[in-house]
Amino acid sequence: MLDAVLAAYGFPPDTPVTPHGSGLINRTYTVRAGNDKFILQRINQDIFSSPALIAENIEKVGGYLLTHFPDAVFPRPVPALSGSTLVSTGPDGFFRLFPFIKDSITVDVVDHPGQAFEAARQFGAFTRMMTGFPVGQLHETLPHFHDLPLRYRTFREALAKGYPDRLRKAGELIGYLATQHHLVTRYEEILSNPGFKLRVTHHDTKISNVLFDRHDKGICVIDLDTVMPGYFISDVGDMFRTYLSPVSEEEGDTSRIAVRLEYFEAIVRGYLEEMIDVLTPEEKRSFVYAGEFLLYMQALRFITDYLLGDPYYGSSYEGHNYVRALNQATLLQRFSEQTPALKNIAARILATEPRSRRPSSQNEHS
Ligand code: GN1
Ligand code: MG
Repeated sequence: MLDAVLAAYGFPPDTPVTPHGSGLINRTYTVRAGNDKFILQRINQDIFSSPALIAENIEKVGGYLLTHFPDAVFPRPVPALSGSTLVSTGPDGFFRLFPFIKDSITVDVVDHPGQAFEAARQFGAFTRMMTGFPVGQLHETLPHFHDLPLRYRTFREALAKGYPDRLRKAGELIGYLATQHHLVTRYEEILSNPGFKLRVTHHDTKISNVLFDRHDKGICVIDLDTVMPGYFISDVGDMFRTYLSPVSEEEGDTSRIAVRLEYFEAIVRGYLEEMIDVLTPEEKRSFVYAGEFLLYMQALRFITDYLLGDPYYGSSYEGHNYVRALNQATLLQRFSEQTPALKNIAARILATEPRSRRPSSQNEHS
């Protein structure tokens, strides 16, 4: 099936293509053509129903960065022979091609706080550079993606119509998740709070969406499919969700799930390194909520999928999404237990972080 896609980009038929990365939604490949290397990605159209909107968003972001931050590294999609950056050759959906950034590497698991710091700095830099961009011009490629009240309602619906045996098995977990509804209320307050700004946010801040150089320095963020208007808690929260614990969302042994405070500190420091002059005082007080928000939403999404028969995430073994949901709920619980320590860390960083490290920041925002 990839042959026709490669041909559309003008690659010869015997071009080597190998699978790349481990996301749950899109399929990614590495393409080698002589000395050049590319990343080819198939957009999962069951999830992203309008790939053209993604292409337009990437175009707008790329154009803005090129004008205002010409030195920023930004992998621009490579046009096919037709001139379009989206290729569809039939029922397999849409593909895009990106240049492989020379000497860059991706990591699947954060292995020291320095990496977490660098990743947070890159996601912070992305939102900071886009601060002057009229955020309303971006399409919502996945409408209501991080809409916690909606995720909660969908969870309640799954309680009414889910598989009875699964509802029974998940009873205790469902009970715990229901007790955390106050996190939805807090989000609803944010929606009407002028101290929270809609910003250009990435919405998928896992470590493999950052390119690093060989010395663990961040180069740029990648995978802009879910770049949309959003709140900073989405990006910071998903970093907490995916970097704080020594084990991933796939881990079934809950005793191994933990909150590593030094990673929390690294993320907050890295993000503020770029965003200290951009975030409002209200936002700066909400780092801990960011983690609760995202962990709760992910636990709700996994348990909802489990109860409904795994239509969204799929499953490789019986109970897979239950394991993921229990994992995320456990991490939420451990995170909440640490709230006083986490708040202290964030407050200490904010009290010592000098403002305006970046003399040119006023111009950048105009
Ligand atoms: C999906 O495809 P991947 O792994 O980047 C999901 C995220 C979830 C994540 C959980 C479009 O991301 O929101 O947090 O799985 N992306 C979409 O592993 O639903
Ligand atoms: Mg993704």
